[in-house]
Amino acid sequence: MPLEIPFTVPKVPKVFQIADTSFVDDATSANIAYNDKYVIVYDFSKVDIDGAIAEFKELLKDLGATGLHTEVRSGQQNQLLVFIQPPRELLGNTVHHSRVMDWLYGITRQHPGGTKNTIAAGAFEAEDLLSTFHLVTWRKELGGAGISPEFGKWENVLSVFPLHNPRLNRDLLVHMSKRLFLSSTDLDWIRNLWGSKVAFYFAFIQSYFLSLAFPCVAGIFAWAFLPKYSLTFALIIGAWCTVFLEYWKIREVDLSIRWNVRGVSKLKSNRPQFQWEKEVIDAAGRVRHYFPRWKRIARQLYVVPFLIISTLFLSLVIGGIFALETFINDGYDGPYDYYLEYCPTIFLAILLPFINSYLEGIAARLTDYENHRTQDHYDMALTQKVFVLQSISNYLPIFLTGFVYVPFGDVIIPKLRASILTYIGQKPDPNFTFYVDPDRLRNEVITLTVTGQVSSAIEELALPYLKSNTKEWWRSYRNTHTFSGRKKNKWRRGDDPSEARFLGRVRKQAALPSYDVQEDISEMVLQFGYLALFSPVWPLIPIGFFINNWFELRADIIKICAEHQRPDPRRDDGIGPWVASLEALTWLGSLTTAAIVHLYGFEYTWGVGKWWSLPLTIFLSEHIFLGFRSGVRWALETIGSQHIRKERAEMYAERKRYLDEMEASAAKKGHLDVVERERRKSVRMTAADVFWTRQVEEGASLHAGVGLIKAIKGGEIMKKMI
Ligand SMILES: [Ca+2]
Repeated sequence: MPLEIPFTVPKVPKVFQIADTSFVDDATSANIAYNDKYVIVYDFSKVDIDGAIAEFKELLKDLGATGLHTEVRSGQQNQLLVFIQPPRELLGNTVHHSRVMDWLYGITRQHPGGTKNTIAAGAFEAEDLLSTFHLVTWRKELGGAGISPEFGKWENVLSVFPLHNPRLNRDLLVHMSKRLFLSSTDLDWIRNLWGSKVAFYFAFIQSYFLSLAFPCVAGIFAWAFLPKYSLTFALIIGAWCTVFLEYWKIREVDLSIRWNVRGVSKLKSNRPQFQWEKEVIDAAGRVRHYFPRWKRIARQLYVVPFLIISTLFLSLVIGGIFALETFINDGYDGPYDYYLEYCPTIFLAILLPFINSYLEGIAARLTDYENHRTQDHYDMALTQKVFVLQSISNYLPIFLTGFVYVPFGDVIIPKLRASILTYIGQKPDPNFTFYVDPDRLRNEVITLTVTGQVSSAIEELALPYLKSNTKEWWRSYRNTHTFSGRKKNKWRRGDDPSEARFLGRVRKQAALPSYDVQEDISEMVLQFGYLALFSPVWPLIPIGFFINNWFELRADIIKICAEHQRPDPRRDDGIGPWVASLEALTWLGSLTTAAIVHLYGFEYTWGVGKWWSLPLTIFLSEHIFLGFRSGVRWALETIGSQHIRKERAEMYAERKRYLDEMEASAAKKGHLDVVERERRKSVRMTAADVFWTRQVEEGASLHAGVGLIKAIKGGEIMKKMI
């Protein structure tokens, strides 16, 4: 008789009833805890059976040696899913240990207390999950199982990922859709679920979105009352960029104190690919893996020729296509001109992704070679390179339009036309005159920003949805048509009915790509760049961004829930070097907006005089910007962060408490009460030397010693932190 499972349909809003990867669709697995589950996808399609068995044994042995419980189920085709759960004691102890480490490195101020056997419960899901992640992926010396997906010995481990918590995902989505603006408490939800690294992205987009309200209002004002390419508007936006950035830096510190992650980047473990030259034991007795800094810097220098060549190459391609497009649009009236008009753009749209992915491949190899110690440093180094490449392909067409096509078009286009016509064997018309379309710069900016937002939405939401659905359809089609009735399918059919739906969800998640928060941040930084660099061209750009970002934030949550594996709950204390990218864009903006206002702001009277005085305008603008920035920095630092002030007060209170305790114990010794005096007297009478009888109780000496060490060491760390 088949097993009967009591099944009641939960009350779920209609929109979530689709049986997808991440929302509750299954009452039987509603009570699963997700704070301690990881899944390893082991793929044995590339090894023979003996090899696969040996490898798998090794995998389970390593996991078992770490103390992890494992359950194995079948995955897609040649895959095994290894479910991992640390026993309560192990997990609790790892959580406690990592809290002690946080205290040791000065990330948190208070020692969590307890002993080496203390079992602590994570304060939120991501804290438990992070410890599970460490148990699975950290090197054996650090107490982990050392599983590094797709690398070295674990080449056939496709991925290691935590399971989505469908209930919390749904709660988060429902909660976010009800909130117009997100407070720090709302951001806590994201931190609790996915860790602070991901939460910082959402904190950033939220702060950026809110602060965009100002340029929106200013933009409407400029559009209604100010002249085109207005100097006033350029200044307002430049000031806004500066104030926003300085504000964000303070907000980052605030949140990192709120989330107990300030300075957490010091505590990162090595990535498995990192190759060190020697092991060094530092003054504190810690083993450090040493790779000379000068070598890394020397290796990083390869980026310079790479970026120069890529820039030249991209300029050549984009510039060439741009010239061809302009020629066909404005200067060509031969056969098929109607169809030819769209060819260059379509050609570029097809070609550019290939070029970009090729260049990004080289960037990845360069970053591998740089040999970064932590995964975070590696991700950062790679993303920064990709960001530069993306900036070039995004902003270059506008630069070409603004500083080449409009000012020099009437000279260049007729020459270009003549030479192309001669080349294809037609006779150029000598009386041809070309009129530059002065609105082309504005149109270009509007087109690029609008299509940028739309295409990124399609790329992020629609494409992955279609892709994963098509894959899923193909798999089930193949399973039902090709292998029906064969042995191969038996295991899938053999799923325990009570687990079947849960396993189905896990299999879907195993097939999804992992989530990279850097891509989302880079998208926002790129958007900020349009505003910083080209604001005076079209003052209404911020309105589009404002609306887009409200949806973007929520869409990105849906994207993580439905189209990616749950992110590893890594920690970070901010958005890292992206702040430097934003600063660079703001500085560059002080140059480009000055140039745009100078060249376009006074009714397009192009002439030698205009070009001659351009460097002066740029120089002036940059210096005004630098002065303004240091003023804002000074002002905001004086006002300071609310949390930093609170932290200082707390640190003082804590030191004061130590002092009070010490004084109290000193006072106690001086004024012994009657009973105590009597007791001591009796001890004195029976013992030869009272000094040696004070800590006679078992463990008392140890307790006292530990207390002292804590008080002194604690004090030292306090001092260091000030
Ligand atoms: Ca996004």
